[in-house]
Parts: sequence; structure tokens; C-alpha cells
Amino acid sequence: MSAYLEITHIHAREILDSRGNPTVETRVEVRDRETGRSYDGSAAVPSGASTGRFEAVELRDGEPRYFGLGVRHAVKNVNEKIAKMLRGRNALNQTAIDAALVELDGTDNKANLGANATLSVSMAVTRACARALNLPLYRYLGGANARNLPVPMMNILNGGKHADNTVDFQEFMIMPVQAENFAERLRVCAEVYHNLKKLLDARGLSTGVGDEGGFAPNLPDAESVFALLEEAVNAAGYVPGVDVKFAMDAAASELYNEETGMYHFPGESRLKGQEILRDTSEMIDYYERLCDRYPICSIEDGLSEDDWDGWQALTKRIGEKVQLVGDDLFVTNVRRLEAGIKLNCANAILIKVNQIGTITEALKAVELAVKNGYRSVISHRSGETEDTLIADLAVALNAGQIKTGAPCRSDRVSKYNRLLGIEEEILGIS
Ligand code: 2PG
Ligand code: MG
Repeated sequence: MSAYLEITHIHAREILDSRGNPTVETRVEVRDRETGRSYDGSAAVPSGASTGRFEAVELRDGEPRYFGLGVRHAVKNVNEKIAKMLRGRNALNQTAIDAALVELDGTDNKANLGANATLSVSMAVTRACARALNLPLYRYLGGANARNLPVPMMNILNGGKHADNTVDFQEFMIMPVQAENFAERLRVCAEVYHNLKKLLDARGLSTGVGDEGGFAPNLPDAESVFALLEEAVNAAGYVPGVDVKFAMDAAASELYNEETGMYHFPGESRLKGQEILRDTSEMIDYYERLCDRYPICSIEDGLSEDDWDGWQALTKRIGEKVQLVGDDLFVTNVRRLEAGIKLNCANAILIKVNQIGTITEALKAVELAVKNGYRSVISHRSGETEDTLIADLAVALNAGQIKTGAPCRSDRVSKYNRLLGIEEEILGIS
């Protein structure tokens, strides 16, 4: 193995994500000092819509082009400040590279350089190293022990900020918990997805899709969604609760209103013709009822990102039976996760690399979670690119679960297809 992969060139550019908004793509070139050969790695950064308040800053230009969403400043930060600092450094020392990015930024939340700038470099450095060492990314990142293909947490019905329908909770997901390998898990999910489409069509409901490729019909509430999902699972020839379990992301910070201290359900209110509000304890009761009625094994962001007391109560009430995932609550941030662990809030963390801005910091969050018996779910953002790094990351960390949307739209399917390839490699059949 080469001891020194010298960073020789870094170049970023502005590209588009799956919603047609700008994002950063970076290419890093390294030179093996022993052989003199050069290698490169590129990476593109995703972008959220239901962004947590405590996430690292995604630097946007705020200029008229692209309605303020341009990323030319972030690109410039990569091409000038970051490139200058990292040229000559050893790309194999990911920890030192990422620490240097954090230091150069100098803020708590990457507000200076932008987490989109730092992450694109951090990811591209990882990729360049894997290429240079002729290793698949999951093997480079996870070593000899990387072996577990994740169970998809597949979002087949979109709501909240990811669609224009009346469904207030953001994501309704299926988990093929019985299928024996990844290819079979993917097949089960895709079959349920197609059956759901037929059911919607038969009822005259929309089969248009939301940002993550799941359908986005107008349905009145979570019960009606889960009832429909059960039908789709049955129609596909599987048994709900045995072959397929359900998961949801309430993205409750988006529903919470600080002035009223209540969770507002605008879509449900519209379809039911009366204002529907729930306070924290009503939300907890609601989840308990949903979990009693439907085979729900995981709830993400059931309460808002500031409601630590509520999270404690929710965890106490149903945490033994149900995976409770902190997304906006933890924002892939070790400090927030530490606080949550102390308070006994949630029992799992969603890992989104762009919430924190470097690979090393995301790995540290997973490490802390594992140490404390919290599970990790590796996740995409609602705005994605063709970059498939999270598929490799899920295998590298043996995380066991991945959230990367519906089997629809290449920005989502590319991750599933990458996992199919990884599975064959690991089984030695490619
Ligand atoms: C979430 C994500 C991804 P966004 O809330 O978990 O599904 O959505 O990227 O919009 O934050
Ligand atoms: Mg979420």
C-alpha cells in the first residue's frame, strides 16, 4: 500500500440536484508518491428541503441567479481557499484532511466555507483514495469487516415538504424484513410499489410522485396511508408485519408551531373541514395508536427538534417496541447525539453526511451511536444527485438500514443499483 497519496489538484463546479437547484461537485486528484501515478475521485453533495435548524450551513449565494440558490461562493471556497490549504497533503489521512477543513472554516456550523464546500472535498478525497488503492469505496471506508447489505427503508408515499398533496407526515416507508438478501429486498419493495400504483389508479387517486419518487396522492391522514400500504403489501402477495414492516418520517419540526406550541396538520384539516392540531402528548398517543394498529417498526422525527422533554416521554412510552430515529433532533452531530443519549431520547440516529459537512464527523456520529446501543440509518436527502456514496457508506459501516427513496427516479435508484453491485461483489459472483 502506498504511504503517501499527495493531493495535487482540486476543482469544484456548480451542478444541479434532482430538484433543479444548484449544488457542488468536486474532483480531487492525487499522485502516488511512490509510483508517480495519478488518480482522481469526484463527489456531489445532496441538499435537503425539511432542513433541521441545527444542521451545518449550506452556503447559498443569495444572488438573483437561481433565486438565490446558486453555490458559486461555495465553489470558489473549494477552488481557492480549500485547494490552497490541501495541496501537497496526504489524502490517505482522511481524519487530518477533515480536521483541517473544520479548522479552516473556524465556525461551529461550517458557516464560513459552507458544509456543501467541505463535504464535496471530504467525499472526493475518500473516493480518490479508494481509486488509487484499487478498492471499492465500501471496502476502503469499512475495511475487511464491511459485509452487511442494508435493509431499505423505502419511501413509497411522499407528503409534507416533499409533495404538494394533503399528506402531512413526510414519508411512509416499507421495510422488507424477511427477504434473505439485498436483491430480494429490493424486489419485494418494487413489487409493493407497483401494486400501490395500481391501487391508487383504481381509486382515481394521483399516481404522480414527490421529491423522493414516492406517490403523492391526496389522503386525509396517516391511518388512511397505512391502510393503503397494507393493501398494497397484500396485493403483492406478502404479509404485512411478517414480510414487510412499515416506517415513517413525521418530520414533525415542519408541523410544529412555536407560537401555539402545537403540531398543525394543514392537509388533514383541509380534507376534514376542521382545524386539526395536536400537542406533544396527543402526538405520542397518536403514534402509540398507529403502532398498535399497523406493523410500524420505526418512527423518525416524531416530535420537533427542540422538544427534548417530549422525546424523552415518547422514548419511554414506545421506545422498547419501536425504533425512534432522530434526524432534525441530532443532525448527525456528536454533541446533539451526546445530549440525546444522556436524556434517553430516541434510540437511533439518521446519518446524513451533509448535515455535518465531513466524512470523519459522520463516522464519529455512527461510532458514538454504536457505543451507546443506538442504531444508525444511512440516509439520502430529498435533493439528490447521481452520487452513490451513501450506498457504500451503509455497507462500510454495517449500518443495517438505508433510506434512499422509492424505486423511481435515477437519483434514488442509482443507490439501490449500486447496492446490487456491492452485494454481488461481496458474494463473489461479479
Ligand atoms: C429527511 C430527509 C430525507 P430532507 O427528512 O429525512 O428523506 O428529507 O432531505 O428534505 O431533509
Ligand atoms: Mg427526516
